[in-house]
Amino acid sequence: MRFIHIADIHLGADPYIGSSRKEKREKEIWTSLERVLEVCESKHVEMLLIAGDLFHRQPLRRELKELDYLFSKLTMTEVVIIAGNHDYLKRDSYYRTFQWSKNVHMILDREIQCVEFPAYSLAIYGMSYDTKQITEECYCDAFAQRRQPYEILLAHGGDDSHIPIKKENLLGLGYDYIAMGHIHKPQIICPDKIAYAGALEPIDKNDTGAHGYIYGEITTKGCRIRFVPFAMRSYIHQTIEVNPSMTEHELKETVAKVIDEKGKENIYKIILDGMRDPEISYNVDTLDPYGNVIEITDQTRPAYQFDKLKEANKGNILGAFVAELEQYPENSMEHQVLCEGVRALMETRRG
Ligand SMILES: [Mn+2]
Repeated sequence: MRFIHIADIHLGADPYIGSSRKEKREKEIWTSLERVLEVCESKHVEMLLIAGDLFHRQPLRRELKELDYLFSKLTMTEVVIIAGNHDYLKRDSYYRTFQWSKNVHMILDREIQCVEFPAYSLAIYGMSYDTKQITEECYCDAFAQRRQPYEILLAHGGDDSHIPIKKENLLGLGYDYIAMGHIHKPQIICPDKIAYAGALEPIDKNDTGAHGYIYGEITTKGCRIRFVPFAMRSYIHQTIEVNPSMTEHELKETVAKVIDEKGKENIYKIILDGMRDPEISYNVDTLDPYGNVIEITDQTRPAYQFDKLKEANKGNILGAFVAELEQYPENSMEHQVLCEGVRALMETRRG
């Protein structure tokens, strides 16, 4: 029995990408899910497990219709869904009344329920959120009931306000596999036993690293899983070191080169670091060669030669100012005061 485990698709999320590309990115998240369905079809995957937060917010009725249409076209795949904290079963949630196609099974209960697939000797267990937060440890006694030879738990959460989970506890529940959702970073908690699929596509600018799904197979020899990178884009936090000889044009070229190498399809947060020519202050607004830089932080420090400045300014206010503050370490507030003060005094003088 082959399965694909996804989680945290966050359909309808407001992606952090800059307003001009927002709509395109929203569609991309849907497209990624469609691509997963194509994999299910082409690889003859029997089970698609969706471990919560399929939607970023309460789903609209027409969105469920679209989704169900896509699921209904799967010829070999059964789909099992639980609701997470983002798409929790609000009293008037369309999830509660929606009629899914017969290959789609949504668990609509706050208590652990079981969906059985005798054809695959398989039982899938899970519960859905009915509130935004759940602080009880709902999974601590959710033991596998051995209704079928193979048993899988879908679980969503793992932090203090979203079903706290202890790893040791999960291992003792007796499942062949536990498909987790909620944490956006994919991580295998216990090899071939417990994993967070992570967000299918990165949603937040801090969802760096690879994103995708878990591909698994259960046979008489047990469960085998692997993470498959699948997202169309990554968020990359890139530090660029400047030096005192680097001009603004050169920096611009360096940024473009880094983006060429790491992929123009990705979305960047750039951090400028190192020592810059004190005469230069980089204009960060111009450092977006391809329109995919969403944030730039300038942490560069001016490369003043304080010894020479002090020597050359003996007996005047600039020399005295340097002498007063030069002994503080580079990361101190005093050093920042020194740099800013020197800049101000030199500009006054120039004027
Ligand atoms: Mn969640």
